[in-house]
Amino acid sequence: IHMENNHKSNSRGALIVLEGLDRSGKTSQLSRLHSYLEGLGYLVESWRFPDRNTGVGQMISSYLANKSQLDDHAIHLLFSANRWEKRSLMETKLRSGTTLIVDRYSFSGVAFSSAKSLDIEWCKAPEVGLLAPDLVLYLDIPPEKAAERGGYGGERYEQLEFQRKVAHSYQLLHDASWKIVDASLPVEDVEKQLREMVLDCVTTCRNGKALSQ
Ligand code: DGP
Ligand code: NA
Ligand code: NA
Repeated sequence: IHMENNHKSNSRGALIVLEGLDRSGKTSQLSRLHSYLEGLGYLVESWRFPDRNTGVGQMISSYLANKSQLDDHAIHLLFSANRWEKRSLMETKLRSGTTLIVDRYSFSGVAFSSAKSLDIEWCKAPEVGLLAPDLVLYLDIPPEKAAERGGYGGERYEQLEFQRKVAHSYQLLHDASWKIVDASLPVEDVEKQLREMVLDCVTTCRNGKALSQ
C-alpha cells in the first residue's frame, strides 16, 4: 500500500508538443488527440504558443499582424518570455496529473528565428530551463504543399519562401525525442499514427517518469 501511494504521488501528466510549418495541420490534430486521450480517461488540456491572451502575447500578436515592428532579437525574446510566463502553471498542471498537448513550443522559437539568420545557439539560450517535452510530434509537410492548403492567413511568417527556411531549420533541430509524421497523408491516417505515438508516452508519465528541464 505504501508503494502504491508513492507510485501515485509520482504520477503526472505528459507534456506533448506538436510542431510543424504553418498549415501543417497541427491545430486540428491537436483537438483530435485531445478527444482521444479524454476518451481514454486522461485529464487533458490543449495549450498553444504564442499564448496571445497575456500582455506579452498581445505584443506578439500585433507583431505577427504587421501592426508593429520589432527587432528580430527583441521579438525572439518576447516569444520566449511568453513561454516562461506559463512555466509555473505548466508545471503545476503536469504534477497534478493533467496531460498538456501544446501547439508549438521552444522548437518553433528556434526554428522561426534562426530562419531569419539569427545565430542558432543564441536562439536556444533563453529556452534553457523551460520544461522539456516528453514527446515532440513533428507534422512533416513540404512547404509547397502547406501553402496550397486553403492559403495562409496573411500573418507575417506565412510566406512560402520563409516557410522553406523554417523547414530547413526544423531539420537541424530534431533529435531522438521527436516522432515525425508524414502530414501530407489524409487527416485520419495522420490521426491514427499520432494516437499510437502518444499512448506510450502518457503511460510512462503516469507511471512516474521524472519531469525534466
Ligand atoms: P500560430 O499561432 O501557431 O499560427 O503561430 C503564429 C506564428 O508565429 C507562426 O507563424 C509561427 C510563429 N511562431 C510561433 N512560435 C514562435 C517563436 O517562438 N518564435 C518565432 N520567431 N516565431 C514563432
Ligand atoms: Na499561423
Ligand atoms: Na497553428
